[in-house]
Amino acid sequence: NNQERTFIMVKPDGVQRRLVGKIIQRFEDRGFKLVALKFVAPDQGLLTQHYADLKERPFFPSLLKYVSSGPVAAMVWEGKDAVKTGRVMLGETNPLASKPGTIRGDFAIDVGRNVIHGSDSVESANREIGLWFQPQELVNWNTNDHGWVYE
Ligand code: DAT
Ligand code: MG
Repeated sequence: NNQERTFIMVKPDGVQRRLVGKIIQRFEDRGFKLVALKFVAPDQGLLTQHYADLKERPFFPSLLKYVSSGPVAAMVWEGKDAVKTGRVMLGETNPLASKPGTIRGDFAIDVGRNVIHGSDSVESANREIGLWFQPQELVNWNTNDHGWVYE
């Protein structure tokens, strides 16, 4: 029933501003299931691959400098429509265009400090999860409250 996995990453500004806990809380509260989580200082190679589709854009160098400026919290969340719903929870790419109640709308102002990444399609989610995690790092488990979250 549309069970999907999405790649979510708290960017270096979110880590520095101690938003990791609040962000995890939002995904837990919504009912999504955590299937992978790691705290890493990603290298430029990984980040270049992660943002490969943006490499011709003028902001690419500053984007890379920003996302490589410190550790990030990388995670995979699973649930019904997790990719699309994750994007709704994030808000718009430009935080100033994001509604209050969204992560960017509550915690960010500039597009170059927008706190969090979330996959934009099931295809990119699968690509990003494969980039950031080894298969054995994705944990299959059953949530106790499944029948209370899903009908
Ligand atoms: P999103 O992160 O919402 O998926 P994206 O994939 O289009 O947005 O771009 C990736 C990141 O690149 C985005 O979070 C911030 C940066 N970025 C995007 N568009 C930008 C722009 N016009 N100017 C500066 N930075 C931008
Ligand atoms: Mg994107």
